[in-house]
Amino acid sequence: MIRVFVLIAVIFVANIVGQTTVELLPEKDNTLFEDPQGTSSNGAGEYLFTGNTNNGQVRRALVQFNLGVIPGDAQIQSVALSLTMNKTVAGPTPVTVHRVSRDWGEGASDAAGEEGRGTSAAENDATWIHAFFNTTAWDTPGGDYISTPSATDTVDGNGTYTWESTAPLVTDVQSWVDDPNSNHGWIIIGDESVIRTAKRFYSKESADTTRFPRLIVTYTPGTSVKSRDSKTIKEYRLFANYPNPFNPETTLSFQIPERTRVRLSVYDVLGKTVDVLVEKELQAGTHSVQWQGIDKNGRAVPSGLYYYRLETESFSAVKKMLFLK
Ligand SMILES: [Ca+2]
Repeated sequence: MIRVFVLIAVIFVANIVGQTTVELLPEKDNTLFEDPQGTSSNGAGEYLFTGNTNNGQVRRALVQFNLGVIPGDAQIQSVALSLTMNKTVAGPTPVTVHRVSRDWGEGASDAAGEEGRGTSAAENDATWIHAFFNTTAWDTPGGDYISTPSATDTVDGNGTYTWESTAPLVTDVQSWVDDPNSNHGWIIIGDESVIRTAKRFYSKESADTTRFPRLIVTYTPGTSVKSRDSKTIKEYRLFANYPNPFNPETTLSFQIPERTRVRLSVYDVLGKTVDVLVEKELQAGTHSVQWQGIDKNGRAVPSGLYYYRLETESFSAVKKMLFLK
């Protein structure tokens, strides 16, 4: 049976000031069933599979999340992926998560019973050799993905498993938020070196949303730049912040005479970067941002002296500001 769910994103504000945590359900998921003809898939099935079956056939799960609720300029702080496993004959086995490097499909194929063999692939299903059945092949049978895992967890008996945040998982999600067209999700790979390591997980077609694959992302919103474009400005300038001293926020402004890439950063008296407020290409004109005395991890900084530095290809300037609580 094909079930259609409305994808929901549960948004709540975490305790740490400036940070937001969202919980996302998959946009699509599927299983690659090892088969040189690429005839099998399970796009609309209730289950996803990884590992090596009792007959020595490999299964790999694909899952992708729509990150559209996360602002395009957000800084990703942490990422956790959870899957609920419901059938295996294997004990503890490593299961790795890898970034997929090309788009793939989820068709209407829906295997019966225990689903372990999949069923005939339908139009646009991913298969062992197809990214999209029956029109587009993977470069490599078994899927195109980054060979270095983004995360590894050990999956044992039935239950929910979480691949906790790692630097590569954060990098994956950050790159997808920066460029949504590059978001092809992850492929989940079990222990393929020995037989009888298969693990079966619930897919997003499971009857119960609480068992769906889910992605928990914590981010800090990027700083919005207010701009007044002008072609009459002749020189670069970094202005004094206002107010100064300040509590709880101050405005940092600068002008640039040409379109250029700009970096505006705040750092402390030890020279440690507190936050990068602007890192983008801007038009000629006057630009300003607010700084609320919050560091790049969303934590309030202590009172004291801070510096802000403007850098472009041809200009650099530094000024002081005093945060007094
Ligand atoms: Ca699916």
